[in-house]
Amino acid sequence: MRHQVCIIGGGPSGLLLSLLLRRAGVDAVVLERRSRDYVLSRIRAGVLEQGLCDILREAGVGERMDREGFVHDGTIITAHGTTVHIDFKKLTGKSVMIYGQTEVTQDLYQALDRIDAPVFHEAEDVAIHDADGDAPYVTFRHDVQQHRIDCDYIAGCDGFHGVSRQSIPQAVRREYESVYPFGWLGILSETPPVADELVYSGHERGFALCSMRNANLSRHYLQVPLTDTVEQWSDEAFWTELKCRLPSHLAETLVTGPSIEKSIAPLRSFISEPMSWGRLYLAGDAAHIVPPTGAKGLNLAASDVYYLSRALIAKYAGEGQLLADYSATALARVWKASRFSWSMTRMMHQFPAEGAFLSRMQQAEVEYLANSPAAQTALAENYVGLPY
Ligand code: FAS
Ligand code: PHB
Repeated sequence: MRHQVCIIGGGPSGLLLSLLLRRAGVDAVVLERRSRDYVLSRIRAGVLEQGLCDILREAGVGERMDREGFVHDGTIITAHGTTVHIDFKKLTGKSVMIYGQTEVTQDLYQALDRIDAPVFHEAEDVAIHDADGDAPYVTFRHDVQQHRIDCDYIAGCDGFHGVSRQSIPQAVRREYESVYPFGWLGILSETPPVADELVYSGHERGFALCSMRNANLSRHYLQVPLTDTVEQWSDEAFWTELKCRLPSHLAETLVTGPSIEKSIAPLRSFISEPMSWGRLYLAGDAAHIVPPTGAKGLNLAASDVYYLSRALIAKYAGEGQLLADYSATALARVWKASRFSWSMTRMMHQFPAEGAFLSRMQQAEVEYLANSPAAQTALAENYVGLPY
């Protein structure tokens, strides 16, 4: 088989890249290790920056998002007895969209189906060959048959545990990582949100986040030790702890109910440079991971794909500079969003090993935020998404 671009990974990055390329007449194929049902069963991000919404609309997949999504003009941050509403709209003129990553992925799959775009599910043993040469190719096993795809370019959209980043020689890669000493225990429940907007709560017992998917589907998170397991957390224990970590007026109105999904995700900040090697280009979690405190993971995948799709389309039109600059262009935005995610995580979580000084610094930061329009504007412009 031959395709112009072989995309490894059928999550948001790979699917969006395939759609943008094929809409521009570039022949792309997607190789996904898992079944479509498995990919769609994962509960992940919930906040879309305006930039991602615009890309989805331009690609013709924004209709259900605009119909079912919730536009949020702000968020609530509360910690150490101080509560502040960050008014995105007033401070930046922008909003964010609350619409689950699962729905985005579903919309992307359906858009690719409509244009008969090739997606191989349960593609096993995907391997990248000659990415640093002029004739790269990818091999994989599918339906007990071995396949080979010859291509011009390979897009590594296969997430943190994929093969793409590992296909760049160790000597070429520069990796930067900070692993946080805690995880997020997340539940999905068919209960109404605790407030009209998201609530980020820093508490001495640990961080809590109250998010949502729709008027009767809430997504809540608790900071938990890395040693915790989902089995240790009954629904009742979760709700009791969440109430402890929320301001009393929210704890009193919180509607509880059975969880329909429960999982623990570890938190890390990770960036691998460069995001390209030869004819291999990385996008999304394959190249970087951010703690979800800043709601940036999915949105950084989107800006990578925006840059990479434009660069590949330009290359096929005879203009190669965008592709040559892709890694530097994407990393410039990745580092700034990573900084924001790291700073929000540092401000809102308990770091017991760092003692009382950090706790007082956190308190001072939230009090400064509550009293400074400049600090609120800085947080707002990062949260709604820095320019592409
Ligand atoms: P993904 O990991 O989504 O997709 C990669 C795809 O590649 C997967 O479908 C995988 O099966 C496939 N793959 C892997 N190896 C392969 C191989 N060898 N061959 C073929 N295919 C292969 N972000 C937020 O903004 N907010 C959140 O609350 C949030 N919560 C998260 C919770 C968890 C548990 C995780 C893991 C991530 C979370 N994220 C969150 C970040 C998440 O949304 C990612 O940023 C987003 O999924 C990135 O999309 P992709 O780059 O497509 O990577
Ligand atoms: C979510 O709704 O899953 C969500 C929202 C905001 C975050 C992280 C996760 O910062």
